Amino acid sequence: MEATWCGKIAKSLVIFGSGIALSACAYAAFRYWKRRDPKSIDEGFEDVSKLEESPEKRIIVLGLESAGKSTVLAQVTSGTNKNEDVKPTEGFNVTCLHSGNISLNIWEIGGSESVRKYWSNFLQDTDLLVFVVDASDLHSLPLAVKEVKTLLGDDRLTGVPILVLANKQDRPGAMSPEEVADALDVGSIPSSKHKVKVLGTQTHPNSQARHPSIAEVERVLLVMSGNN
Ligand SMILES: Nc1nc2c(ncn2[C@@H]2O[C@H](COP(=O)(O)OP(=O)(O)O)[C@@H](O)[C@H]2O)c(=O)[nH]1
Ligand SMILES: [Mg+2]
Repeated sequence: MEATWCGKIAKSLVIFGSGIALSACAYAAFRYWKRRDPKSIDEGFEDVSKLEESPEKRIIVLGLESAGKSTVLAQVTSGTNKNEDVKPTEGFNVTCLHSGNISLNIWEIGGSESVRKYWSNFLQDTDLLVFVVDASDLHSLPLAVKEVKTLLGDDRLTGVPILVLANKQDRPGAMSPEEVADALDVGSIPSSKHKVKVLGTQTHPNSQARHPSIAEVERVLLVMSGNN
């Protein structure tokens, strides 16, 4: 009986792992295809002439599971609270933010342990890395710090600016953005290697209003992704 269960669990893990690996492969193929023929993704998508002259930027959003990546992004891109619609991210999510003639393609990659090992497959050609931290979860902070250090050691991110969101500032005992910056040892990162900014953020769980920190994230995304 136990062996059957183990077999089922092992089978599920293999299927899930294959799904993520396939996503990563599909993503790599997408990047290759897009570089080969930049116009083809615009066809039937929107106002083609507008997109062709638009500078497109690619933003990767990482962070541990439940840090608030999807919730913050839903509010940044839609301007409304969509908490009821936010489901745990399996694999990755892509959203787009248009502002003036700039298009930000925002890739949120899941933060569970099984997905984190695929993060490195998504780092190529990144204009801005956003790392979301649950500032109220002191228990998970060392793991978040470890993941950021691993990312900083990846050559594909050299020169890429980093925006850290110290999220859930509304929660009692949440660390301030300055405390999160200290925990990440931001001061020791050479500015020639990465421009780093840490912002405190929070979402209003039961309200249609955007917290001012979300408007600030939108502004900083545009500034930082265009400045490298
Ligand atoms: N109190 C509070 N809860 C938040 C905040 N941001 C997200 N959450 C909640 O945290 C949980 C995980 O959010 P989610 O966006 O799915 O995290 P993700 O796994 O990083 O994408 C959800 O229940 C959200 O409603 C915040 O600023 N404050
Ligand atoms: Mg998510």
